[in-house]
Amino acid sequence: MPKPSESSLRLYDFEPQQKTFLGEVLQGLQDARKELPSKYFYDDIGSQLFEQICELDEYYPTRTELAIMQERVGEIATLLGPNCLLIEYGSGSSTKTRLLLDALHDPAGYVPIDIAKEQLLRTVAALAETYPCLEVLPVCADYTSDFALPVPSKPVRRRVVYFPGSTIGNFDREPAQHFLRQLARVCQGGGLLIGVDLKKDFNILHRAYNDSQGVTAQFNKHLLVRMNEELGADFELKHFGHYAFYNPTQGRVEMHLVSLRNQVVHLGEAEIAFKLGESVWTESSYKYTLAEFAQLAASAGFTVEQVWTDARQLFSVQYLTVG
Ligand code: AVJ
Repeated sequence: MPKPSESSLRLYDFEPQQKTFLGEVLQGLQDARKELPSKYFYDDIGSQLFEQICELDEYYPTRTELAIMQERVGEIATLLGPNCLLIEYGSGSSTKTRLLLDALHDPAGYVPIDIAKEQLLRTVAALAETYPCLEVLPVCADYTSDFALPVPSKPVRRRVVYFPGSTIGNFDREPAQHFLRQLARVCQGGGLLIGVDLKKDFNILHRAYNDSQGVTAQFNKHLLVRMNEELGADFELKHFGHYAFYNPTQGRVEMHLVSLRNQVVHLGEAEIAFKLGESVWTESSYKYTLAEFAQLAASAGFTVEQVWTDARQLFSVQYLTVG
């Protein structure tokens, strides 16, 4: 059972172990249809690469979500009410969260959860400077795994899970429903503030995942870098290509790494053969219509209370409640 570390900052540490990483990638690469879990993009370097993606002209989601939040944060704070405990899944640099923290009425505390430990600790240190009166209870964890939520010292009127960035889009339908059910249990009697990317012109989607500077390609290949550095694998980056496209029948952007030749890679005890043109599926990013998402939310026990979008209907921020 992990325990809070001893420093002045109490980190609830459930960071995944190296053997979990090795086990999961080995399993994925030995499947007939090779795949790698996208959560492993987000170590410290990968999180920085993602922040760089967010700055790109072509990558609209982050900027659009932030604009929606800026415009609606007053309304959102009123809806969440006083003394809420804000629990953020995948807090990253907590940029959008600062908007919320500025607007919330006397929050009971803030629980940022992230898999990237150093970034989490940096973020928490910075938050402590800006919000000296806010109780921040960081948790380092893979939030799809089992972990315990810390309890703040102030009384909590309502628990609100914050899940921005359309990360829900990374889940296939069934796991998405399952994960939302888990969130419904966490915020029982409260709500879920969630960012959901919307279906749109395919070309906008294509550009967002195939940027002209190649940052997304570098982000994608970062999984190979991590396996080389942390697991002693021998992937040759130049022999894999970034390939991302929108699959309209499935309603998702798929990101792959395509083998550019027949090759064998060593990983742990295993030898993994790749045929020319064979792909490793590294990420899905599902896009929803408002109706589709409302249906998914309902199937997990949520009611859509409020939806905010931008003028072009590119992205949505939604408040879902659970009785
Ligand atoms: C952070 C998971 C929402 O799916 O758009 C960005 C990650 N992948 N470019 C997304 C990502 C490629 C992003 N999410």
